[in-house]
Amino acid sequence: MIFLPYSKFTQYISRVDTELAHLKSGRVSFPEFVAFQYFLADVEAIKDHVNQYRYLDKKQFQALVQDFHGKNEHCKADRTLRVSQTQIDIFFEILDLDNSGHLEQDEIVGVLEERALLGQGKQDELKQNLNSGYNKVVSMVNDFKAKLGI
Ligand SMILES: [Ca+2]
Repeated sequence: MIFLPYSKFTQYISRVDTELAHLKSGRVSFPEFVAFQYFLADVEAIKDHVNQYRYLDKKQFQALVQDFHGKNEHCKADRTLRVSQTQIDIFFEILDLDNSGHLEQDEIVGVLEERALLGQGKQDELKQNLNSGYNKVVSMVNDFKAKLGI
């Protein structure tokens, strides 16, 4: 979640407890994690789709993932590199801030563009956001621990 925009960070965090409560047993293997990073790096394919249809529903998202598996050189070379349904569900439900069942442009395009900056210019600004985001998470965890008395 660290790449998500800081301005909406608390909204995303609170969705983990509400929208994702039913997925708490979900696990993500390392190859699945790696595959998802490759998938997100393919920003243009996702942006093109959202710009064309104005939104992305879960079926379209799954189709994009399948398409990606067939095209990406890493996924073609190693069949364990696959984005799982659990990852799709989590990504979708965290970002669908208005619970419409669709990821509209404002819910996904900005997020992907911000993530793409990680590998480009604005690194200082982004590092600052990541650090403050990280500090906020640490502080939330500490508050939570204090509540539990651990
Ligand atoms: Ca939505």
